[in-house]
Amino acid sequence: MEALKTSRRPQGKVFTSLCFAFEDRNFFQQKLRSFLTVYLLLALSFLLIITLFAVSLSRVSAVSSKLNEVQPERRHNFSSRDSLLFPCGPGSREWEYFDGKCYYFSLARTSWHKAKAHCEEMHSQLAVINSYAKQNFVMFRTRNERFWIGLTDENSEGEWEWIDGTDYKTTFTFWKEGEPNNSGNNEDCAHVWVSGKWNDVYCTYECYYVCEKPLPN
Ligand SMILES: *[C@@H]1O[C@H](CO)[C@@H](O)[C@H](O)[C@H]1NC(C)=O
Ligand SMILES: *[C@@H]1O[C@H](CO)[C@@H](O)[C@H](O)[C@H]1NC(C)=O
Ligand SMILES: [Ca+2]
Ligand SMILES: [Ca+2]
Repeated sequence: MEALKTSRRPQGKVFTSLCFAFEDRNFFQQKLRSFLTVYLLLALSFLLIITLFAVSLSRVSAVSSKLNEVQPERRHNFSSRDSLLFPCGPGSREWEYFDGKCYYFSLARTSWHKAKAHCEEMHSQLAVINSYAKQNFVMFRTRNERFWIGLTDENSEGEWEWIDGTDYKTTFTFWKEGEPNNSGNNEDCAHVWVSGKWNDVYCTYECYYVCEKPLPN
């Protein structure tokens, strides 16, 4: 078997390895030196990576410590920032702010008396439209849809009264042409209608409603 392998080996190679044994050692040393160089380079790059990592780590920790300095202030001031975003209270985002008051535009229809009661349950009242600015705000939001307001002549026919006691005779009105007409002798509650104009209608009519309340505090 052994003889067979030897005979198979090319003669030239055997001769070369015998003759250049000395140079082989030299070659080995050279190889070792190149290995050392590679190891040195590897070590250097490793050191470089470690250094870069340490630098970036220190930067991250510096930034995070700065964030930690900022965070308590932010947490402390959250409630005041929140009240700027939601002046009507963070828990009542369905209330809209206008000119110092908060308004609720209902999503369901009901009679005037039920609407009045629902506003009261929410610590508010049916809206009292006592200025053109307020009228403008309300009619922009109601978009020709019918919404109850806090105006009635239930107590005495033709004597309109605002539910908060605002004097009807000396304040702003915005009736639709020909209204209030007390149609069928039975129209005692007011709502905003087309173009935000007011109309009297029977109080059991079911429509949306606007509640208003002062700013919470
Ligand atoms: C909010 O932060 C400021 C400093 O940025 C501070 O003067 C003020 O007192 C804080 N407000 C509240 C309500 O703590
Ligand atoms: C009176 O008002 C009602 C709405 O409340 C309306 O349907 C009716 O047409 C009005 N009648 C007259 C005569 O203007
Ligand atoms: Ca009436
Ligand atoms: Ca009418």
